Amino acid sequence: MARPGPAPPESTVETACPLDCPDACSLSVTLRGGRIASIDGGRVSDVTRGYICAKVRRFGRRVYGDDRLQHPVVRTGPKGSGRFTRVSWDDALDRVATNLRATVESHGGEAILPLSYGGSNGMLTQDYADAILFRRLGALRLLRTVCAGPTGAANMGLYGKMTSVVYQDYPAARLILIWGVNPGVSGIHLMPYLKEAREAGATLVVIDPRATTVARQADVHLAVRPGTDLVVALAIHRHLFEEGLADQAFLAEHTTGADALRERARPWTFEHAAEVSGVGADEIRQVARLYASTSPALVKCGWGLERNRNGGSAAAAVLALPAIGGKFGVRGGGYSMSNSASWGIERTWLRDQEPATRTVNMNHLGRELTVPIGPPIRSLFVYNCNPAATLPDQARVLQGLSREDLFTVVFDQVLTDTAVYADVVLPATTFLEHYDYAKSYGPLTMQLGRPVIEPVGESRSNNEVFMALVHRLSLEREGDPEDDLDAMLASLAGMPDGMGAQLRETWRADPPAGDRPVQFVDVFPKTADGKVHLCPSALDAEAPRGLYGYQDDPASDDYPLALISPASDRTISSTLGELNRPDVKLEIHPTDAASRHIEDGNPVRVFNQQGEVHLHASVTPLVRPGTVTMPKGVWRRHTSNGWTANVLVPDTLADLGGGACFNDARVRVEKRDRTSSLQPPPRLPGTVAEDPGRDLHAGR
Ligand SMILES: Nc1nc2c(c(=O)[nH]1)N[C@H]1C(S)=C(S)[C@@H](COP(=O)(O)OP(=O)(O)OC[C@H]3O[C@@H](n4cnc5c(=O)[nH]c(N)nc54)[C@H](O)[C@@H]3O)O[C@H]1N2
Ligand SMILES: Nc1nc2c(c(=O)[nH]1)N[C@H]1C(S)=C(S)[C@@H](COP(=O)(O)OP(=O)(O)OC[C@H]3O[C@@H](n4cnc5c(=O)[nH]c(N)nc54)[C@H](O)[C@@H]3O)O[C@H]1N2
Ligand code: SF4
Ligand SMILES: [Mo]
Repeated sequence: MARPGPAPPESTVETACPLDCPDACSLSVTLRGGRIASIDGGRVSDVTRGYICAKVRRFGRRVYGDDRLQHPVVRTGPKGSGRFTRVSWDDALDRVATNLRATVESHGGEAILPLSYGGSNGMLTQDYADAILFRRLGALRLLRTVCAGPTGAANMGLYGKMTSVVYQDYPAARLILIWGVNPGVSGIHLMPYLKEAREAGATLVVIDPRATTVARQADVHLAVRPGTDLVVALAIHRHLFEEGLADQAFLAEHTTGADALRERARPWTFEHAAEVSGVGADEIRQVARLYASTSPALVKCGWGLERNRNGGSAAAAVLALPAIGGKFGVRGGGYSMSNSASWGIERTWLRDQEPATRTVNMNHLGRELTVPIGPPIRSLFVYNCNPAATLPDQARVLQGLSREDLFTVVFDQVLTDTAVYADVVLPATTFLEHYDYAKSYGPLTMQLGRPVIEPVGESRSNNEVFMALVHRLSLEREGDPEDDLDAMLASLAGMPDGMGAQLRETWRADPPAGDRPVQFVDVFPKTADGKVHLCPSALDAEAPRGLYGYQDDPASDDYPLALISPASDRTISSTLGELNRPDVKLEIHPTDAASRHIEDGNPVRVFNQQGEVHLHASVTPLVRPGTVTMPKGVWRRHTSNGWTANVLVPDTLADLGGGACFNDARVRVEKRDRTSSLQPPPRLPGTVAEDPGRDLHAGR
């Protein structure tokens, strides 16, 4: 690949969206005078079909916006004040390198925590030069558990992450169960395929506490209580087993553990499951009968059902359905979930081994920074992540970030809620300014992303910055990438089976098993023996009540309402939040509102023992009674008192995969007397009562 120059100033450039979204759209970016004039859908990927979401259409406003970081800055005011002064890159990198070296010398590498998550979700912006730096420093190892931990553990344990049904095959299904996922917002390119399926006569079932767009189109909508999917799925299993509808031939030939699952499903009659889940026994029975009698039947397992104490077992029970029901082996039958593992890519280009240092679950960041369970963290390096807005137990996270003895670097594109707590802030390029891969996890597409414009201001890519630090700390080795394009070329050389050559020539790749593989025809479980493990011993040992063991709802008389905080169409996690108006709402059902004398638009306080959020109510029948909702990814400036849903979220862990329990927040809601102004100065942390009694392993 020749080193391409920048795109002509008047041109339309094809690239791809690497943001943390299942669709990984092809993009067509039009430049005028060398600046981004518009961003539209491309045609390279079949599923993009020439359209994209409104968020990325306006991504130019992030690229050139007032919140964009243009140069490095260092802190001049108290932590959290957001007062900084400009410094040169050399000065900023020297300060960071000096601190990292001093920390290693006096406290060891395990006093350094690199904190990252999806960011722009590309393969080059994470786990390349950053990993080279932190592995060579012997830093703490991060467990990236904020998302997909429980569903990933279930998919791995049962199927070794078998490739799953892609969007294009939904129209072949006659029954589709959309379970804990909201594609109208979180993966919009699935919607036309669902429409096609319905027009072809498919029955649509949606399981979600909210009447989402897709739920409103459904033939059956089970508006379950959050955290109760496990028992609904087990009731369907019970029906299949006890009515002689389980596919015994398939079970005998392709599975282990069916007897254990049958045993654990036995107590969950439709009536018992109905009582726990808050939906009618007849509705669950109807879904079970439909599932037993229809083929091809497809179950789409999302991420909304994993974010609670039962999330891993729930995902396992949902994923086990096609094995018990005998739904594999036909186009449109089986299950659908994250396909991120389908490409068989090992990061061979990353030659440094992980050191055997202590691991830190990112969901415990607040706890690790304030009441450490190991030697204290003294240097925190945040990139590809906005923990002040996105991690559980926000009060404790902010308290930790406020520590005067903590040296914090934040490397980001905009001045995030986390960046205002940093000692040094470094400006990052966006995916329109650097190379990356855009690998979808819904359909099966992989494209290269290329720089469309020159870096804005003095911003630099992750690989440039981490390699600059590697050099400053004299940690370089033969074969390290020098810059982003080097990193891209080295990774292309490490791709399996000609994929690198294809990407180099066409900027896209064909998936190994074809772009529409059928489960148990083209793709099979990737477990050691090739079988489906319905009750794998590792998962059984990990879950506190064993796999498929239901843990009760954490609600109490004091905090009776379940607060959930799913994806919204305004942000990708918290990315792009800087562009939004401060009008987030608490959605509450009319009966819950009436009993609290709350009317639509009233100011309310939502609170529990961890903290409180002030915002306005939206009274709507679209959320089930007993459940209230607030969007995920909200910035502190968007509520009346500077706290978001995450101040109410416990840092307890899901049953599998160390996952976050965002939807286990239990709260009380009251009307606030006065309409307080939006956007007063954020309250500083430490104002929320500490509860040292909360056990680290509660919920495990
Ligand atoms: N626009 C947009 N798109 C996104 C994102 C974004 O922030 N914005 N985020 C991306 C990321 S990081 C991810 S992980 C995916 C997530 O995408 P989804 O899988 O859609 O996950 P969520 O939005 O968390 O929740 C999905 C649905 O689950 C419901 N739900 C909540 N609790 C439960 C429960 O206990 N049981 C059941 N059955 N349903 C429940 C919610 O009401 C919601 O409608 O989306 C990606 N796409
Ligand atoms: N209450 C609640 N909270 C949630 C959830 C929920 O359901 N409810 N969902 C959770 C989920 S699913 C997820 S995935 C997490 C995500 O949480 P985070 O990982 O914190 O994701 P973002 O908020 O998108 O922050 C990513 C940051 O990386 C920056 N970035 C992007 N590209 C680059 C790059 O190339 N270099 C650098 N240096 N920076 C870059 C972006 O500007 C952005 O500020 O949020 C979780 N938080
Ligand atoms: S965020 Fe998702 S829908 Fe929007 S452009 Fe990117 S891949 Fe497409
Ligand atoms: Mo996520």
